[in-house]
Amino acid sequence: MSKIAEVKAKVEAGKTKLVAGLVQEALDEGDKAEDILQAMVDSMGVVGDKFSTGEIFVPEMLIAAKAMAKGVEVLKPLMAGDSASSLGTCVIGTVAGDLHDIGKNLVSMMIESAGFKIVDLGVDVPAQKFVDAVKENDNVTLVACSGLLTTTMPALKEAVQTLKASGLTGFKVIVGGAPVTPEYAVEVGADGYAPDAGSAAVKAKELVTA
Ligand code: B1M
Repeated sequence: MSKIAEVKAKVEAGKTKLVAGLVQEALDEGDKAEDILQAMVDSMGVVGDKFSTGEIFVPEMLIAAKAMAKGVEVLKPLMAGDSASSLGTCVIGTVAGDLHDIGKNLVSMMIESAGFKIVDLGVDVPAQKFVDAVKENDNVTLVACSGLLTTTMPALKEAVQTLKASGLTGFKVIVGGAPVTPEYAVEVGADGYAPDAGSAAVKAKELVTA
């Protein structure tokens, strides 16, 4: 089994103590950070499918997520650039009622590498907390809202609309997450949408430099 295949298998199996070491071994053997990351993202797809079919339950899903987070920690220094934060501050969070943070963390990492300073509000972030963060931090040019559940899409809408109704200016709002579509982003009044972490960084830069 290739090292990347081993990483994928151990993330799926939730082997939190093994994943970081295996990721490092894969890197040492010459595998690219992007390929290792993609393998772990694919693992989460498998985990989600197993959850959908009742083969595994929430605890197994959680432990697999923790295993992936350990692997991402190893990759982070290699993925994040060393840009001088010249594009301003990006406030990022997963919307109210939603505890999923792996995708949000990857988006945060890529947006940071595009040149933003990051203020990460974490998960389960109420709409007003996004607004407060714009007020409390210097030079906020972007707010990034992530949502992973169809049931929290209304919270995504509330976050965007509360930000837009706040009277605050000088920042753009980008939304994303598995159930979010470009059409939904337009419908809720977001300035931008991205389907994945890489394109979120590209879109973020485009939004604030336009
Ligand atoms: Co949950 N979960 N989960 N879960 N979980 C999903 C999302 C689900 C699809 C699984 C399934 O049924 N197949 C399903 C949602 C169904 C739906 O709404 N349509 C689901 C469910 C139902 C639930 C619970 C309700 C289960 C329950 O309790 N009965 C519950 C809800 C808890 C809550 O949030 N209130 C729940 C709980 C959990 C855990 C806590 C156990 C755990 C999360 C742990 C954590 O994040 N720290 C978990 C996990 C791990 C998953 C799956 C398996 C993996 C999610 C993930 O990290 N994917 C997921 C199944 C799946 O995704 N196939 C599932 C990898 C990650 C890199 O991808 O997050 O999509 P993703 O991020 C991508 C893009 O979406 C995009 O870029 C990222 C990177 O490319 N993106 C953005 C994300 N945010 C963006 C923001 C942007 C732009 C792009 O701009 C701002």
